[in-house]
Amino acid sequence: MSSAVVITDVAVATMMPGAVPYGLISDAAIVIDGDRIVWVGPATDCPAMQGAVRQGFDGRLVTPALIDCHTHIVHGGDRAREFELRLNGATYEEVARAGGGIVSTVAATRAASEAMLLHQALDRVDRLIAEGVSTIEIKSGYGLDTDTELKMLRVAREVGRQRAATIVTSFLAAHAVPSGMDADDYIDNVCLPTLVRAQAEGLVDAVDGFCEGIAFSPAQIERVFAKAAALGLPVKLHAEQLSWLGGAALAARHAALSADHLEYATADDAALMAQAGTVAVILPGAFYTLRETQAPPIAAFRAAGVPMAVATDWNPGSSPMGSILLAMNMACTLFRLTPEEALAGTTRHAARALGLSDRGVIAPGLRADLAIWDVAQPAELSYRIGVNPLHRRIYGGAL
Ligand code: DI6
Ligand code: FE
Repeated sequence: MSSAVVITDVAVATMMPGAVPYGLISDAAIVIDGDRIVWVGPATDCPAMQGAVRQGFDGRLVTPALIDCHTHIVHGGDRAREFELRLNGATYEEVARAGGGIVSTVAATRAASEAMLLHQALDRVDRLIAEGVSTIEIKSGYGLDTDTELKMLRVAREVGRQRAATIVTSFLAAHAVPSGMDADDYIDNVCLPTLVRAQAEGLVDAVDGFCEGIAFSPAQIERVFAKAAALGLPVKLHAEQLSWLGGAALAARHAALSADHLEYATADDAALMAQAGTVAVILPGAFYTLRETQAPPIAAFRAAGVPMAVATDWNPGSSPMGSILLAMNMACTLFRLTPEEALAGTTRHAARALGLSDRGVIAPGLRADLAIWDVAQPAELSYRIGVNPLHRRIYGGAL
C-alpha cells in the first residue's frame, strides 16, 4: 500500500538548469511521497504506483513553490502619511519633523504588542502564500534595542508555527543607528550582545546588515560578521543600494549567502561574488519606490555567472510591496531580466540565497513544495501586472 500521490495532466517547469528553458516537461507527472518529491518526468515514463492517489490538473503549469528571500514583514505601523506628505510637496526635513522615516517604524514597532505584530505579519504572509509562496525570509531591524529585536524574531518564528510556510529569520539589528546614539557604541553595546542572546534563544538563521552612508560602514559591518562567524551563523548584506561602499566585496570576502540591492555594484564586485558563490538579490520594489535611476549591473552578474534572486523587500518605507509576482514583473521590465531568470530568481536562486538545498527546483528527494498555475506558459507569471493566476499550492506534499 502506497501513500504516494501522482500529479498528472500537467506541464512542469522543474527549474533544473540545463539546455531546456525552465527545465520544462510539457506532458509530465510528479510523484510525491510524504513531504518529498520522489519522481518527476514525462507522463509516459511514470512508474506504475500501486495504490497511489492520482490527481489530474487539466494541463496546468506546475513550478516549485515561490520563495521570497528578502522581507521586513514584521513591523509596526505604516508610512502612508509620509507618502502623502511627500507627494504634497513636503521636504525631507518636514517629513522627519512630522515623525516620518525609518525612526517612525522603529517607534511603532517598539510600541506594538507581540500579538499585534503577529496579527499584521500573518496578514502579509497570507498575501504571499496566496501567490504560491511557501518559504519566506523575515528580518528584524525595526527594534534597534534588545527587547524589540527579540520580539520581532519571536513573532517571525511564531508565523512559521501558525502557517503552512517555512520562515527563515535574519538578524538585522545593524539596520539603522537609533537616534541619539553613536554607531560604534550601538554596534558594540546593543547589536552584538543582542545577537548573542537571539542566537542562544534559537531565533536566528542568518545575520544581515545595512552597509550604507546613512547606516553602517564596512568596518562596522565587519565586526557584526566576525560575531556571526564566531556563532557559526551565515551572513548576508544590504550592499551598494544608494552608493558604492564596498559592501558587495565585503560580503564576498565573508562567503555571504547573498548581497542584496546592488544598484551601485560593479563588474569587479560581480566577479568577487561569483567566486564566493554569493547570490545577488535583486529588489525592484525599492528601486521603483525610491524612484532610483541607477539599475543593478544585471549584464555583469549574468556574464560572471552570479546567481540572481528576486524578492519583494516588503517593508513600510522603501518597498511597501506585497506581491512576489509584481517583483518578478518589475525585475523584467525595470532591469531586463528574462522571465526565466525572474522565475529562477524566486525559486532555485532564492533557495540558495537562504542556504536551503532541499527546495527551489522540482527533483527527486527535494521537498514537495509546489505551485500550480492557471497559465499555459511560464512567461505568464512575469508578464501580467496585478493578476494572480495561482490555482493551488502544495506545501510539504499536503494537497
Ligand atoms: N534598505 C531599504 O531600502 C530599507 N532598509 C534597507 O535596509 C529602508 C527601510 C525603511 O525605510 O523602513
Ligand atoms: Fe531590505
